[in-house]
Amino acid sequence: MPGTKNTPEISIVFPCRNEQASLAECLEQARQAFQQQDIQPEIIVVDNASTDDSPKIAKTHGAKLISCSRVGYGAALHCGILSARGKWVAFCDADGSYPARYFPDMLKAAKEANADLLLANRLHGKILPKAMPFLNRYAGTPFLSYLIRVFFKIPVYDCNSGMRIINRARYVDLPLRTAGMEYASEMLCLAALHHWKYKEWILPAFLPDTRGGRPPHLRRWKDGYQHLKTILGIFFRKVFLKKSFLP
Ligand SMILES: Nc1nc2c(ncn2[C@@H]2O[C@H](COP(=O)(O)OP(=O)(O)O)[C@@H](O)[C@H]2O)c(=O)[nH]1
Ligand SMILES: [Mg+2]
Repeated sequence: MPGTKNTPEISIVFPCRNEQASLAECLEQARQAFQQQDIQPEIIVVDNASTDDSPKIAKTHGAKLISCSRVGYGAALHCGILSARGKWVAFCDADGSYPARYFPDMLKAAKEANADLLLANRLHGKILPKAMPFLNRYAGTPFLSYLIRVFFKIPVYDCNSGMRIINRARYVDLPLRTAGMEYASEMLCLAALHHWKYKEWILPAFLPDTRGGRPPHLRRWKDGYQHLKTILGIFFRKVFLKKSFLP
C-alpha cells in the first residue's frame, strides 16, 4: 500500500493562523480523499501565531502540529515542507478556499507529468462569487504572473495560487529567503532557475473562504509590492550580478 507510516507517499502542509472556523474541514477533506485511494498521508499544520483554538483542532484531528520561529505565510510553509517526510508535499491554505479533496487528483497529474511542481490554477477554472477580489483576479495576479513568464521563461498563469504539490527532494535545494506572501512568487522564480519541470493543473472550483470573521492576512498593496520586489530582485541579481541561485 502506498504511504506507510514511516515513508508517506505524500505529506500535506497547512499553514495556519487563526483558522479555527475552517481548519477541521480542510484536514478531514484531505484525509478522507486520500483514504479513498488507500493512501495514508502525513498531515502537518504549521501554526506559529494563532490566538484561537487552531492548535487544539489540529491535534484533535490527528495532524502533526509544528511551530516555526519566523512568523509569516512563507516562513510557515518553509518550516512545514522541510519537516515533511513524504516523497511529495502538497499544501494549501487552511481557510477553506481551496478544496483539499482535489489533492489526490493533483498527485495523479503530478506523477503523470513527472512534474517537480504542480500548481492549481484558479484563474483558468471556476471561481465562485466572492472567492477572489476583482483587482487580484484581473490585475494583480495576471500582471505578476506575466512578469514571471517573461523574466524566468516558465509558464506561470496564477503565481498567487496557494495550492501546489512539489517534489520534496528538489525543494531542499531552492535558496528561498522570504517569509511573507511573496514566498509564492519566489518559489516559482527559483524553480525556473533550477530547471524544475513545472505544470499547471486547472482547479475545478475556487471557493469563498470559510474563515468566519477573522480579517484577511493578505494586505493587497503591501504584499503585491513585496511580490514585485521579489521577482525583480531575483531577476536583477541573476542578470546584473550574475548570481546563479544554484546549489
Ligand atoms: N503559521 C502561519 N500561517 C499563516 C501566517 N499568515 C498566514 N497564514 C496562513 O496562510 C494561509 C494563507 O493566508 P490567507 O489569509 O488565506 O491569505 P490569502 O489567501 O492570500 O488571502 C492561511 O491558511 C493562513 O492561515 C503566519 O504568519 N503563520
Ligand atoms: Mg487564503
